[in-house]
Amino acid sequence: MSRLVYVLNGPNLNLLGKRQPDIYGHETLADVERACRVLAQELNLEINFHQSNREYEIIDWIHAARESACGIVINPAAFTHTSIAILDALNSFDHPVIEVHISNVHKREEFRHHSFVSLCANGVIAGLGTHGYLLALRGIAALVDAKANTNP
Ligand code: CA2
Repeated sequence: MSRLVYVLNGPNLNLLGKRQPDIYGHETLADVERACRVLAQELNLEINFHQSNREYEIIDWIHAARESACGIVINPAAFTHTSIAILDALNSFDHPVIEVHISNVHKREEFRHHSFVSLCANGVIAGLGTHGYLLALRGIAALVDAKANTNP
């Protein structure tokens, strides 16, 4: 059984830690990747960590995950609220998907309250800062381990 998890990040998240720290905090995306890799070791997971400002690249990574991964953690950023294409790609993935938002989108503008991705996510984490990524990895590990224990 694969232990590979794709951690996917949408547009503008390359600016994390460099702008708007009041909303998104001081950690950079490289800090988040480092923390995910440390936790992944503890959880016996492997990680493919990516960020793109282009919708098609995120879709291509989801397609690649179909071939090899046991889970996806995704912060689709603004594509959360607009992208049926990312939802369709995630619907073709047969393993757990956890959606992460650094900010609490429900406390923000109305247009951030709706997520296409939530229609297929097993779980959604919002408002816990970048710690949400680590909780999402723990969530994937728990779901994958539970499945392995029911189908040994
Ligand atoms: O809270 C989140 O994680 C979001 O997915 C972040 C998106 C936003 O469009 C979603 O509604 C909620 C924005 C990502 C932009 O990230 C930046 C980080 C630092 C500086 C500027 C943008």
